[in-house]
Amino acid sequence: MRAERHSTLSQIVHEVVNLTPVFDIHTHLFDPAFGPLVSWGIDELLTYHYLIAESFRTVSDTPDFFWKLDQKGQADWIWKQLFTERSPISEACRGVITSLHLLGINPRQRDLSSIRKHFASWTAETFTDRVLQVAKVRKVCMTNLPFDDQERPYWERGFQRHPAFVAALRLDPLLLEWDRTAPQLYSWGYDVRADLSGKTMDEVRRFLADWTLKMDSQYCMASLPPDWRFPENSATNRLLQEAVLPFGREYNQAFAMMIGVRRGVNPALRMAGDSLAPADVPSVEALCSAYPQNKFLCTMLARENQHALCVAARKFSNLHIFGCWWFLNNPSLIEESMRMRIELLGLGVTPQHSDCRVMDQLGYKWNHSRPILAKVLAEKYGDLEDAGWHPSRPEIEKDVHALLGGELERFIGR
Ligand code: HDL
Ligand code: ZN
Repeated sequence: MRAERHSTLSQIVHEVVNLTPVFDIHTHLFDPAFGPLVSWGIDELLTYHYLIAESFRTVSDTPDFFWKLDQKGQADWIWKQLFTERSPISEACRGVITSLHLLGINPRQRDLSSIRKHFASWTAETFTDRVLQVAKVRKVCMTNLPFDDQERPYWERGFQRHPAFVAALRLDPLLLEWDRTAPQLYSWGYDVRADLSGKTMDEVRRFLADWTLKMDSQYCMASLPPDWRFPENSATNRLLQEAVLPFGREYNQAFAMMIGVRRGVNPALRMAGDSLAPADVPSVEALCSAYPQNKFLCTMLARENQHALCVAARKFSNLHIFGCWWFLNNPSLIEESMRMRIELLGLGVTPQHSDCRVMDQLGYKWNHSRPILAKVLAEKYGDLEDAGWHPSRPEIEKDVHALLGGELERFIGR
């Protein structure tokens, strides 16, 4: 009887998780209006920096020749090293296979040139809509950088926006590279000083307001190093406390912190050369405590930080944690963190985001995460059922919508 009840419940949970459209709250994807900035297709997929790192491990010395190849040549080499000479069993490799399969391209053909031909039938626009449909993603949050010379002109010219793409204002250059960024802001007409004196903080707030309105930004964000501490006397924290957070209270903009990256531990890998280190959860707690009127999102890169970050979110209702970020986005760690977060935070968490850089990945990142969420939820609803609480399908649908981006929309008030 109990086993039968559970299997029916599990079937409902898997169906609901598979069918519920997702708000993907952090990606590096672009609205198709950004034209050449949109990354899609098999060569982009194969030269994703996760696969560059993995392909470099198949040879004993750093293959400097790789960087002299054009992208097609790089993709050919990666395909040979990771897909032809050995089974593509890592999560990032499996992702390529799933992406192709979801697009109706048979990876078994193993012939890269015939796979390339499949992509010729799409444009960035038609491909984007196809992938959104396959991945069942209703909204994609981009990572938008006014400081990027390629991206900025699109915002300054203005463009017809794709209904599924929303923006997030990325602040790393402002918060982490003030010496370089101050002159750029000054050249754009913001009266800022390298030593943060004068009208600097007011002018930074004006810059943030101008770009938030221009982008209709959902939240603002920064990736912080593992040694970031609060409180601590630093340009980063002064800009945060005297500009970003007052701006956030005035414009209802949450501040998202992605903490734990150690940049360039192996420069020979270029973008693939970053690593991680445990970060300081008490600093996040101190920030949330000092600024109860601000809303904070947070994800950390080290597995060691995940439990304490959950507890921090239990202590501060202005803290919403999210995602299995980057090196945590692997089935074994996704399941571990999903189970822990639902046990500690119920539905007040966004357990996953994709962090996609290549449009094709949207299918695989969600195709790989949904079954794990369904497995954990089926177990948790089964436990509830055993305790005498019988969740209805509409209740399960409401809960799953919350976990797949709905709760974040409530939290940020957008
Ligand atoms: O800083 C970030 O937003 C990270 O997600 C980096 O972009 C990282 O390179 C990445 O792509 N992770 O998945
Ligand atoms: Zn990212």
